Amino acid sequence: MLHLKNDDPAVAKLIHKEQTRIEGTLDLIAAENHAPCSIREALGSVFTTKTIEGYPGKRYHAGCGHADEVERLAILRCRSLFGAEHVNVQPHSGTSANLAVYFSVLNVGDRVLSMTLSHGGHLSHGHQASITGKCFEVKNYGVKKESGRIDYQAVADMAQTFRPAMLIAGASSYPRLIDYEKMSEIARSVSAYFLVDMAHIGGLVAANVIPSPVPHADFVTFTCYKTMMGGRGGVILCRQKFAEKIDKAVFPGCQGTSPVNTIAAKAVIFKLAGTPAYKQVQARTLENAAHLAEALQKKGLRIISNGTDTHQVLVDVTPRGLDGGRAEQVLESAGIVLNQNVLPDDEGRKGAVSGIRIGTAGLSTRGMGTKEMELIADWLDRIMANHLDDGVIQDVRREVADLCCQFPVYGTEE
Ligand code: DSN
Repeated sequence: MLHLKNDDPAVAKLIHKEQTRIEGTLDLIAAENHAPCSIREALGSVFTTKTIEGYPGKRYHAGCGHADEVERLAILRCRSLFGAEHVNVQPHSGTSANLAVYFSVLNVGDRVLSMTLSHGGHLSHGHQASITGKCFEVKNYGVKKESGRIDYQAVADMAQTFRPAMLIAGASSYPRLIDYEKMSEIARSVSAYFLVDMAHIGGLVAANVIPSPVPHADFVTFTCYKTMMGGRGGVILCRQKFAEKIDKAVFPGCQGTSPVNTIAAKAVIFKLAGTPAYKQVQARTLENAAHLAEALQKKGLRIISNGTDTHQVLVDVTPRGLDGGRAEQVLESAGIVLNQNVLPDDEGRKGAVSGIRIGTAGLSTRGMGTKEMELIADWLDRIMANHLDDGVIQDVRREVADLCCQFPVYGTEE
């Protein structure tokens, strides 16, 4: 960072501080991971200055030869990784990818059936706070309160009465596998398009440690920075018959130029995702999440859906006299970084949320295993049980720092 230190010491210092924070804390945010250095090199490359519009071979600016090659490489690798018929690697984010899918085949005012936010769904699935909720008529399905699992019969019944033009499966806080076959049957029964948003679980699917939605869905979207372990940005996979519509919906429909450095980073992660090392990390991510859920349950904490099939564990913190926001705050002061999360029980309630969402991708990429999950479960429990005791918080902070030293993310960089 020699140039940055010279041009802008203030930003250089903040980057250094952020690196120290990452090395010295435990990242349990389910929507994050630690990207390999090669991804960071691709993101910081000269491709960041290239302006592209259009697609490889059909651009609107000169000098796109290498950008064309890198986009073709990303597409080719992604298609083979997921067995998809068509791939678009230009979306800026998961929400941008979802927008493009909607506007590829839907008209404003069409009906969309998706999972409710408080049961695990995502803002971009038609929530009123998102433009998607303003453009479409949206109804939501949810989970059964007792089991925390999707109520497929309710989805089928709602589809019959509501007759949506699109059914969406996929979530940002749902720790269980989704029955894509069943959901696609429901979509077909009402001639609806079927979209799966696998933003959170893309890396687990890529490594083949959980089932893939690709054979069942018309469209699949995901982001590259969660379990996928890459840089930023979104991706759309679709059936060949929608290829042209999707490409037009991304550019010029929803976006202008797409960052080529991000496309280059996508190409890199699609290559790395085929390696045994990547598969091992994804398998460990699953094992760690299951172990952590069990360890927390043994301490008497309520785990939503009674466990997990993915990288996520959803915990009700209210029996410890906390709400999700306070738990997030006090855990961060002990070096444990995660986010407060709405739980199915919070539906319709205003104010504080009842849960925290834990993800094991970052810990697993760092090399941690079940032994470390035991320690982390213990710290989570100790902090929540003693959230007013600064001595306990500082003790745990020291233990967290020791563990972080044993599992460096990037090590010392300048
Ligand atoms: N969708 C948001 C989340 O799950 O936290 C950010 O990726």
